[in-house]
Amino acid sequence: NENRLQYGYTLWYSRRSVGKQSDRRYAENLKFIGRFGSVEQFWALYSHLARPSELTPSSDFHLFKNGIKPMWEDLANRQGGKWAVTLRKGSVDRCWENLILAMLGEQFMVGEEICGAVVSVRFQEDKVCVWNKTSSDTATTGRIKETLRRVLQLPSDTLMDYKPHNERLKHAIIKSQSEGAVKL
Ligand code: M7G
Repeated sequence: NENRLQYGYTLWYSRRSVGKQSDRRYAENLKFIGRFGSVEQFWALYSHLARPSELTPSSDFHLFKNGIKPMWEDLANRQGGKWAVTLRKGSVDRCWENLILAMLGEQFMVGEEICGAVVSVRFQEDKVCVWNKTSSDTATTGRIKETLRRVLQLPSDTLMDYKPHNERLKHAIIKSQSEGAVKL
């Protein structure tokens, strides 16, 4: 009698390699951590995991629905985009936990639109992102923004920025073609 989640999720970790990060390298840096389909399985995994604030800068956790890779190139993300919330140092652990609990608990109320969430630990500040399927769907992106504001309890001066993936994706495809790798 486990509490099944509406969707199953996969957790990934990445750390940007030293030197210049190429788009092609990105996939190689993604490390599979685990998968879960119930609340109990989630806590079993999460409670053994480092908090984001304990990670070295340039590290990310990516929590995506099963079957969706945390990459622009994935079919589910190609037409999509992400909300990025910039966080002051010190609030990332609480924000990440609130964000993923909201996602697992279907708090966003945008049907199938949510693809996943990312937390990025950087030197100066941290960042959490929510990726959705359809960047042109302003009703959806608007609702995600409002939900983020509510569940993260952000100060009013918090920076929130929505970006479609397509510009960066086109760039990545052109670059990898010129590097001789057309397969994404
Ligand atoms: P980021 O982590 O989104 O930006 O991407 P940030 O460091 O400013 O927070 C950093 C770099 O990682 C990008 O410039 C790309 O080279 C690479 N990268 C990031 N993502 C999410 C992707 C992706 O989905 N696909 C590919 N090919 N490269 C990516």
